[in-house]
Amino acid sequence: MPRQTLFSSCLYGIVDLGYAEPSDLTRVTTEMLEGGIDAIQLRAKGHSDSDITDWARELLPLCRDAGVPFIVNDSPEIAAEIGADGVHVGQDDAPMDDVRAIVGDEMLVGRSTHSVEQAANASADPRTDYIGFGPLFSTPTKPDYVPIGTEEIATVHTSHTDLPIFCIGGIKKENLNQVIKAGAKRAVIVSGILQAPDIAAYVREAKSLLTLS
Ligand code: 3NM
Repeated sequence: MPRQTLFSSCLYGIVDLGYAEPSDLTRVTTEMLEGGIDAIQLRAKGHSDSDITDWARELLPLCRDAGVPFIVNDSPEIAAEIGADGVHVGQDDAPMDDVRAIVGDEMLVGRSTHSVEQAANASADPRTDYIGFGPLFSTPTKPDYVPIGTEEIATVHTSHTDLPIFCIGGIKKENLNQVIKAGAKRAVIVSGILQAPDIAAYVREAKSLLTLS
């Protein structure tokens, strides 16, 4: 998957097993793709590697057919094993040398950052392809994290203009304009999308707000 794909991506969705049953993963992914989602991550905290590998194998071809990057959360090993387009790692996960040793040079690697300083550290490594920046607002999807608010969105964008930055955490259609006004160009929405009665319509609407900005 060319790195350039991320620069034209504005809405990143996460298929999170906290909100979607295993039997529902194909449906929610298909609906997100129908709505025009730009990137999809599989996030399955607390599940076994073997289940995550199976689910990743199920969703990867759907994303491939749609030309949308498919990213595995937390596990460079699973991402490498199934031939995913990317892996997303957190602050406490492996350093970039270790991640790249497993996934190689071509796979997209993203890292979560929770402050301007962490964003600077992550982006100082040219092997980081994108960062997440948040959580902006408190969110049940990541309950143990203190929200960082929207004030630093502008700073992080002006300091790292060459890196795709995906704002995350408590973002919904309803507050997306506030996040965009604060300087965001890209966003990740998890529960907002997965709990929507019409996932494709929700994605379409959220994406149109970001595309117009
Ligand atoms: N990572 P929702 S916030 C998975 O700040 C995740 O790194 C975050 O879910 C970070 O859209 C978050 O439901 C949860 O709030 C986002």
